[in-house]
Parts: sequence; structure tokens; C-alpha cells
Amino acid sequence: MTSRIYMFDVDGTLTDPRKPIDNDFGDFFQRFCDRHMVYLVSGSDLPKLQEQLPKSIIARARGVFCCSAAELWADGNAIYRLDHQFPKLLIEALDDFVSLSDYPSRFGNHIEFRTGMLNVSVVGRNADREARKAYFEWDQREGERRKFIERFVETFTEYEASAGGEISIDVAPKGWNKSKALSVVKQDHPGLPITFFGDRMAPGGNDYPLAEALRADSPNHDIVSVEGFLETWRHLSLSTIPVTRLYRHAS
Ligand code: M1P
Repeated sequence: MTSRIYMFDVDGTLTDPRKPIDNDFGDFFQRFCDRHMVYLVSGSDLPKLQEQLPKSIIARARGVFCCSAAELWADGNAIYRLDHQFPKLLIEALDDFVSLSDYPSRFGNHIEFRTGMLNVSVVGRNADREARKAYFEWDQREGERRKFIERFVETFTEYEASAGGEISIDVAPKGWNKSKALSVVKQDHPGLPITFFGDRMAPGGNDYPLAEALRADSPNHDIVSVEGFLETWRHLSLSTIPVTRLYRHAS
């Protein structure tokens, strides 16, 4: 077991968004978990992670942070859950966002309540792969989610919002984000350097708060920004070389 902690986002980092982990990478990653201390840090809830990752990987993780670290699971037990009651006005603003969007298609399940956070999607969580892709490409051109997030945080100053995946926005009370995972991991493993892999490290992305917290905490931590599980795989295959030598912290 190495004396470094590894933290991984899931969607876009260990798997394609909302897809099960690739079989070969899954076998590799399971062996990686046997040799290293691994934590998972996802915006999704546990049932979704269980659809994407086999029990053998979830069981090998030291901790599984779900709902952007509002929940922590270890050995099948909930270690903590931070719940929150969202105000009616905020929910109404999200309803308006969905109904007033110029995007032409809707597939249902537009606001999903999770522990300590909610997830809003114009196209809807029932969108299939093709509908997801269509919205993602439209949103990249139109910047709908980015513009909404800017307006939303100006109005609801007690809350934060991030575009964690392809089609949706995660909303949570200010400070309730993946950075919460750092204090827990540090408490359990004081002084150990951490490497964090994520695909949404830019401001507004849901990996950004944890990346920022790590940068502020110690220069010994590494932040590795990837564009998919293949890139993660490539980095991990080289992980006998300290990642610091390959990727210095982005400034
Ligand atoms: O884990 C990343 C994100 O995955 C999903 O995003 P989307 O459906 O937009 O691709 C959601 O579960 C989201 O909450 C999560 O942050």
C-alpha cells in the first residue's frame, strides 16, 4: 500500500458519463485499488454509482463520497448525510429555467432531489444517450448552463451551482461541494499527499472546489485533469512515477 491517497471523480473520469465502467479498465482499476488508498468523490448518488461501478470496486474504496460529498459511505455503511431543505423560491426559479429554455426537447425528470443538493436539467434526466449528446452539443454552442449559473448565484447568494456533467446543473448550499471530502480524508490520513483525478476542474465545474482546496492545502497534492477514463488509465499506468513530475498544478 503506497503512502499517497488517490481521489477520483466518477462520471467522465472513471467511466463515460452515466455509463458502466469499461470492463478492461475496471479490472485494471480494481487491481489499482488493491495497491493504493482510493476514495471516490461523485456528484451522483449511491444508486447511480452502483449502476456504473461493480461491488468489487466500491468495496475496495476507503470511502465513497456521493452527492458532492453531502454523503459518505464506507464498507456499505452511511458514515454521514448532510440534508437540506431548499426554499420554494429557489425551486420556482429552477422550474422557470426548465420551462423557459429555448431548447426544443424535454424528456422528463427535470429536478432531482438528492442528499444536500439537487440536480436540474432542461432536457431531463430521462433523456437517452442520443438526446443527452444533442443537448450537450447545443449547450456548448449556446452556453445555456453557464449563463444560468452566473445569474443564479447572483440571485441566490447562499447557494452554489456547477455544471458537473453533460446535461445538468448541481445546486447546493454554499460550501457544500466536493471540497468537503478533503477535510474528512485529511482527518483520517493526516499529512499524506493526495492525487485527485477529475474532468471538471475549471471554474463552474463540480471538481473545481476540491481542486482549489487541494491547491490551498499543500503543494504536495496533485491535481490531474482528464478528458475521459482512457486518459485516467494512461496516467495510472505511469503512477509509479510521481504524478508531480508529469503534471504540476495548473495555476
Ligand atoms: O458526476 C457528474 C455529474 O453526473 C451527472 O451529470 P449529467 O447528468 O449532467 O451528465 C449528474 O449526476 C450530476 O449531478 C453529476 O454532478
